[in-house]
Amino acid sequence: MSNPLLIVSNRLPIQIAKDHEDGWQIRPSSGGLVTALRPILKQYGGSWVGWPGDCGDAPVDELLGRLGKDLNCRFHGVGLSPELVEGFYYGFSNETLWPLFHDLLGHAKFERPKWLSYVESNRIFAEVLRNAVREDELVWVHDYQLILVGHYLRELGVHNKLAYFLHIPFPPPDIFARLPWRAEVLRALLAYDLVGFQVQRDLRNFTQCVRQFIREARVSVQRQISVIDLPGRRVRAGSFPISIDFKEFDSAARSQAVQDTAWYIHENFPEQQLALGVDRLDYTKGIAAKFLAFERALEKYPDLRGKISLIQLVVPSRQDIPEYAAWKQKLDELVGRINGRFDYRGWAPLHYMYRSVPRMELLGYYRASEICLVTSLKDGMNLVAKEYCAASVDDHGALVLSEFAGSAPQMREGALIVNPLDREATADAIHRAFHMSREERRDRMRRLRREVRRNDVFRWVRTFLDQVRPGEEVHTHTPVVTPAVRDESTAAGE
Ligand code: ADQ
Repeated sequence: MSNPLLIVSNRLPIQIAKDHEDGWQIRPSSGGLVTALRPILKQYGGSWVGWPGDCGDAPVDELLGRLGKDLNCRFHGVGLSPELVEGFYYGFSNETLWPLFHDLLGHAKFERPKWLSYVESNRIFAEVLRNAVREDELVWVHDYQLILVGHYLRELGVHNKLAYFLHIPFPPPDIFARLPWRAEVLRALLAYDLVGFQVQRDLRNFTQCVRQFIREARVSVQRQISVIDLPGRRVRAGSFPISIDFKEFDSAARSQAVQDTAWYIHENFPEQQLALGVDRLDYTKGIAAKFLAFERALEKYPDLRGKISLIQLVVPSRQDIPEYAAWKQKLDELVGRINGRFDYRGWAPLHYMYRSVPRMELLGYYRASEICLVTSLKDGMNLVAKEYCAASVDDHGALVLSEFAGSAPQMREGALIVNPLDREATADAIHRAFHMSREERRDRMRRLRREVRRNDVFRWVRTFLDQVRPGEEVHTHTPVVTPAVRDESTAAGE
């Protein structure tokens, strides 16, 4: 792959802040995507388009230009009004697509004005892209907030190769069918040349939806990739499990600073094993299910009492959505109840921290913990499971992993796989992890680390980009979104 890349994500991977002495400062944020793409951008050059966030009166363009020079990347900010961000991001993206795609229909809202904000925002992204894109660039759009961008790019006459990657799961047809705008969303995905999903589960759901809802599509499932033929054009779809920079986690975890941090953390829990949870505050992560399973383990296995503590780190997330605030309160109450029930002789079983933890401290927690509990109700991948293994340089950690996390198929040989809704079985897995012999822990963790080392984030980028073969088919625009949507999008823009 030698074409420059144009990356499109909802948020630009940057942080802008005012420094009292030096004025406005910009720096790249530390997400997995930017880590994975930085070497490629450095080598081949490219651009990144996204919303810069609410930057107050910062000179955004000037700051973006400054950072772009350092990273060999042109940054383009997409301007969105607060009302659009409300409807598009907090609304349709996070209150409709997010729960629906995680099969959690009970959380999903279907409100037409929010759909229209989504349509409008995706159209604005496409307009910025049309002006930013260079002829030879491969456009790579990321995630559920921007599904329609490819369609609008085609409508605006952009003929570049278009690729898309969905970071969250894709639901089965009977769930997807509930979306009133299902045809528009599905057809928009078919505007790309390559559509990437995390795992086979999502790819299979997508191809089944295409078969069911797009009459003129012919789907052939091949070994690595599925091919969807539409009148006059071809779309490829595949699964590409995302990962982490294993080497970076591994070597940072070996540093003296992390070793010391891990030691201090464990010192506070003498003669105990530490079980660790690390999640964004989100109902999909199964944090409550984890607490209840832990409670059941303490109830069922008295030998655990006083001998194990669960440390749960929760990074604040989407705090402006009322449902998330309600979840936080529910978790607070649950922690209080469980600790009240088992608290004796100064031992409290649950330690719950609601804050973002700096990287070195996070690594300290990973390294200090004998058990990691990942209990997502559904998850695109779950990078915490991989980070824990990469940081477990002492090979003494045991991973309890939800079968509904995208990481489960890759990690099932080394992890204890559970259905987090099966409280009894998850409690048994916690007990089993607690009593796992040194040898079994070591064998399992070595297998897990080998897997994450081999399939790291750089391999993810390479495998994905290898599938966008240069010069294979030239895209001519076929209208892929029904006229009804075009009418709606026009109305939203008025
Ligand atoms: P997320 O839903 O954000 O990502 P995940 O993959 O678990 O889920 O990543 C969370 C990240 O946040 C991890 O890197 C973790 O270290 C960090 N984190 C969590 N709690 C933290 C805390 N208290 N302090 C500091 N850092 C914390 C979406 C999908 C996932 C998919 C990723 C990548 O929902 O399924 O794996 O994208 O594609």
